[in-house]
Amino acid sequence: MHKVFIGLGANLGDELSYINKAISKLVECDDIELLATSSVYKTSPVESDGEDYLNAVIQINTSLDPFELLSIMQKIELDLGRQRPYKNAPRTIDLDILLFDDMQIKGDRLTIPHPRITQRAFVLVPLRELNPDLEIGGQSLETWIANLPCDQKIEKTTYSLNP
Ligand code: PH2
Ligand code: MG
Ligand code: MG
Repeated sequence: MHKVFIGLGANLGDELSYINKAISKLVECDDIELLATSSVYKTSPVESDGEDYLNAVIQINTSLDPFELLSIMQKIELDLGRQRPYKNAPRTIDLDILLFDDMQIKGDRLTIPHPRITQRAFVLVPLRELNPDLEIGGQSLETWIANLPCDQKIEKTTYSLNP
């Protein structure tokens, strides 16, 4: 079994509903077990435009390999109306593999850990909520959060995830 953290983000349409639907679709797969969900955070767009985002992180166990999981996630994005008119355009749902065990992959299709994981409060803060002891590149989440390159608005909401 592999321990995987997945980031979810949406800033188009009924964002909370898209995040819930994406989680339901993931856990419908026999090979994916949901272990934990973070709070839902409202965040301002980082190198992106449009409305504020809702972001969350989930932890799963899966027997899938990273590329099998990626294909399932990309199909869910398409099913939920994801369009890519330009880089970082507003989206109904974005699903990113953040961490996959301790695996490191660098490729055209997939990079793990996620290439911008250490620069984005909307990923680091929910990850810390799920596991404050995680380290990335030998540094604690706390350290990465303290050294974020720019001010990034992030607020915990009272929304709950009901996949
Ligand atoms: N995702 C991006 C780019 N910028 N900003 C916020 N606040 N939340 C996101 O999920 C996000 C972003 C690229 O996927
Ligand atoms: Mg993303
Ligand atoms: Mg993505």
